[in-house]
Amino acid sequence: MNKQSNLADKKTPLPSSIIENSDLSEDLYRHFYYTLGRDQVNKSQRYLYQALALTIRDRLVAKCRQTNQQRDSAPHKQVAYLSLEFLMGRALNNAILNLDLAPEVTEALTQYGSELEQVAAAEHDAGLGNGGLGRLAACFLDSCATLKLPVVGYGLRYEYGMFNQSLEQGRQVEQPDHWLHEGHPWEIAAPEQSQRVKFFGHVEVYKDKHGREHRNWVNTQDVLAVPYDVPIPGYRNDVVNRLRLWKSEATEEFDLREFNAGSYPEAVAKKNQAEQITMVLYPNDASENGKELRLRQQYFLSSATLQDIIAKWVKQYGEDFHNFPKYHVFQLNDTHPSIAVAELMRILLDDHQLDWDKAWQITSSTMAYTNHTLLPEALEKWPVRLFERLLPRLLEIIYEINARFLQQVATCWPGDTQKQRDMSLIEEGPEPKVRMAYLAIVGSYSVNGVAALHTELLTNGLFSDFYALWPERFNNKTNGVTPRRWLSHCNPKLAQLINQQIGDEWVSDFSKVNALRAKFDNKSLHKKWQKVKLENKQALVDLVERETGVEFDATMLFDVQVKRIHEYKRQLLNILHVIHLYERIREGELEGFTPRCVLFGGKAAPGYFMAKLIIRLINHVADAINNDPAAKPYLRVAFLPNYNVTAMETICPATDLSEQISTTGKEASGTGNMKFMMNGALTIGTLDGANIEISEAVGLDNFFLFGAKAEQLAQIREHYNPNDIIANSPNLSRVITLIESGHFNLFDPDLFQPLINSIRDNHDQWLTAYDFDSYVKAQEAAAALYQDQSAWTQKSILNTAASGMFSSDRTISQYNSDIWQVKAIEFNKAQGERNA
Ligand code: B1N
Repeated sequence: MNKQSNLADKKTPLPSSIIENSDLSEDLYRHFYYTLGRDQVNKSQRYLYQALALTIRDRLVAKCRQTNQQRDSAPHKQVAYLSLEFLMGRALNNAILNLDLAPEVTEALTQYGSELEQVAAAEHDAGLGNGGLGRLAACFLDSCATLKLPVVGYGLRYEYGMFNQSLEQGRQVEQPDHWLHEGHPWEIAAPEQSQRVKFFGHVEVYKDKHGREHRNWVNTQDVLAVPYDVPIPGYRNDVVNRLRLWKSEATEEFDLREFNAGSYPEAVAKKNQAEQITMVLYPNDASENGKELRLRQQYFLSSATLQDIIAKWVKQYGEDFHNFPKYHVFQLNDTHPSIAVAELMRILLDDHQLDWDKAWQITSSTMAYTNHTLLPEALEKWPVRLFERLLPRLLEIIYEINARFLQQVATCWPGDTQKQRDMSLIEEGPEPKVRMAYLAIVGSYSVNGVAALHTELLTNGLFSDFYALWPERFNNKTNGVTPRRWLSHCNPKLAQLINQQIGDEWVSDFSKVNALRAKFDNKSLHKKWQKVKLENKQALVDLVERETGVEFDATMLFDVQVKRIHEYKRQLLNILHVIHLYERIREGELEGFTPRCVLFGGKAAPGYFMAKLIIRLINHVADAINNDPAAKPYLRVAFLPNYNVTAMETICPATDLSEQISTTGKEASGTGNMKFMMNGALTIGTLDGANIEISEAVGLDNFFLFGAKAEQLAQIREHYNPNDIIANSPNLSRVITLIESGHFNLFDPDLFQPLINSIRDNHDQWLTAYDFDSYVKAQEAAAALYQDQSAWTQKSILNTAASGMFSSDRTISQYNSDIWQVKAIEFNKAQGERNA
C-alpha cells in the first residue's frame, strides 16, 4: 500500500492527546510568527487575537473530530437546528472558559506584554442575528454541547451582519457591519461538501419504464452552497459540536460557459446575483418585509441543509429511507426555514423516487416547529406568484400538501367550507399567498411556543383550529439563556462570590444556584454582593462615558432598558416616566426621590419610522436633562449606541432595575429579562411572556409588577378612550403637555407629534396611557426600596437564587426529552484510552 492510502485509512489522524499535550505558548508563538507572519515590531492586539484564536481553534478541531467519531461510531440520532439567525457575539473568551484554558492563556500572553482583556477586545461580534431569536439559537448551541447532545446548527454566513448603529443629532444612522473583512479565524471551509441549490426554471412531467409519472425541475439557475464550520465547545466535557454556515457562490459552469460566451457583463451580473443571497442579514426583528431575496435566503438554507444531510444518509444507507426518522430531527427556528417541509418532500419524491405517502410519513415525523411571535406583521406569507416564478416545483408540492390536508379538515368539520378557507395553506384574495406558519404546523410532529403564556395564546388564539385537530402536537418550551456566557463569563466577580458561597456546580447544573436562597439575609454576603455590584456599575459608567459622554454615578440606581426598539416593547412608556421624574425635579417634588441613571440601548429597523422617532425622543430628553444642572444630582439619561451581545456583557452585571415593560400578550418570551435576573437585577415588568414565570419563580414580593393583564384586554378595549385616561391622570397630562409644548424640540415643532398621536388618536394600540399610572407607582416602589440597601440586596440575591430554571440547559433538556429524544454522546473507554 502506498503512503497516501495508509493515511486515508488511519481513523484518527490527529489524536487530541497531541494537541492537548502541546504547549499553548509555543503554539501561540508559531501562529503569530509563522501562520500570520508577524514579528514583535508590527505586533498588534489584532494579530495577537488572531494567533490566539488559531491556537485555541486547534484544540477545538481536535475535540470536534473526536466528538464526530464518537457520534458516528454507532448509529446515533441527531438534530439539525435550522435558523436564519445565530447571534454568536464573540467566541474567544467563551472558548477559553469552556475549555478551561484561562491560566495557560494568561501566562502565554504575558510574554507579549499583553492581557487577555485587551486581546479579546480585538474580536468583532459575529452579529448574524437581530435580537432574541438569534441569541436564543446561540445559547441553545452552547447548552446542546454542554449536555453532550448531537445537535448541529445550520445557518447562513452573511457577509454583512446586523448593521452598526451610530447617532447623529439624536438620530439613528446605520453603517454596514463588514465583520468578515479581517477574516474569521474560527471557521473552517469545507468546499468539497458544497451543495447545488436550484432556482427558477420549470417543471417537466415524464413517465418511467413502469408507466409511473415523475416530475423534473429543469432549466434552473443553480447556486452553489459552500459550508463553513464553526466549532461549538461544551463546558469542560470534551464535546465540540458544529455550527455550519452556508455561503452562496456562483456555480463553476458560470465561470466557464457564461463568461466565455461573449456576454461578459451579463455573466458577471448573474454571478453577483448568486453571491447576493448570503450578502446581508435582513435587519427586521419580529416583522417581515416580504422581499424576494429573503425567500431566496430561506430556501437556500433549507435546501443546502437537507441535501447535505440526505447525501450523508445515502452514502451510509443507500436509498432506503425507512429508518430516516429514527436518526434525524429538523428543528425549525420560527417559520423562516419552514420551506424545508416542502423541500424534504421534493428531495424524497424527485431525487429518490419515493411515493407520496412514504415521503410524507418521513417528512412529517422529522420536522418540528418553534413559533416565536404572535405579532401579525411577523407572520410570514409569500405571494403565490413569487413562489411560482422562483420555486415552481415547491409550489406544486405545497398545493398537493394542502389538497390532502383540506380533505382532513373536511372530514373533521363536515360541510364547514369556512373552516377550510381559514385553515388553508393558501390565503385567498386578489394576491393569493402561502401561509408559511400553517405549512410548518401541518408538516411537523411538534409545534411549540417559547413561554407559558405565549403557548397558551397560540393554542387558544392564533392556532386554535390546528390545536383542535392535533392537540398532541402542541407543547411549551419556555426559553432560557446560557449561564456560562451570561454569568460565569460576563460577571466573573459575582461568579466567584457565588462559588465561595455554594461551590461551582451551578455552572453546569444551574438549578443548584437555588442554594443561595438560604443566604439571602447574610449580612457579610450583602457587603460582598454590594461591592461586586458597585464595581460592575463602575465598568458600565466607564463604557457609557466613553461612548456617549454622559457621566453616570455608580452610587445611583441603575435603571436599564436594552433591546430592539419596537412600539410593543414600549421604550416610549419608559421615557414618559423619565420625563415625569424630570417634571418632579423641576417642580421641586423631591421627597423620597431616589437618584437614578436611566440607560437605553437598542436598534430600530431602518425602515421603522416610529421606532426611529422614539430613539430621537429619548436622545432629546436625555440632552435636556443632562444639561440641566438642577437635574444632575437626581437624574441622568443616556442612549448607548450600537447595543449588541458584547455591550450586554457589561450592561447586565451592572443593572439594578431591569425594564421588561411590553404590552401584555405581545412579547412571546423575552430573554434579556433572564440575563438581568441571573445577575441580581430586580425586574419592573408586565405580566407578559416569560416575565410571568420569572415573577412566579422569585415571588411577587421581589418583582415590581404593573399594568393590564392579558385576560383583561378584551374588556379594556371595549370602551377604551386614551384621552379620558390622560385627562384623569395629572402626571401623564403634565408629561404630555411638556412634550407638546416643544420643550424637547424647540427648533422643530411637531417633531414628536406622531408619538403623541399614537396614544391619543390612534387608540393607543400599545396601552401606554392605560398602564402609565400603574407604571409610575411600581417605579416609586422600586425607588423606595432602593433606599433600603439591605432590603434591596436581599431581593437581589433572591432573584439570582430563583433564576435556576431560566438556564437554556433546562430548556434544551426539555426539547430533548419531549421532542428530539437523542442520546448524549458518551466517550467510550477505548476513546478515553486513546486520549490518555
Ligand atoms: O424571539 C425571542 C423571544 O424571546 C421574543 O419575545 C420574540 O420577540 C423573538 C422575524 C423575529 N420573535 N420573532 C422574531 C425575528 C426576526 C424576524 O425576521 C421575527 N423574534 C422573536 C426568542 O424566542
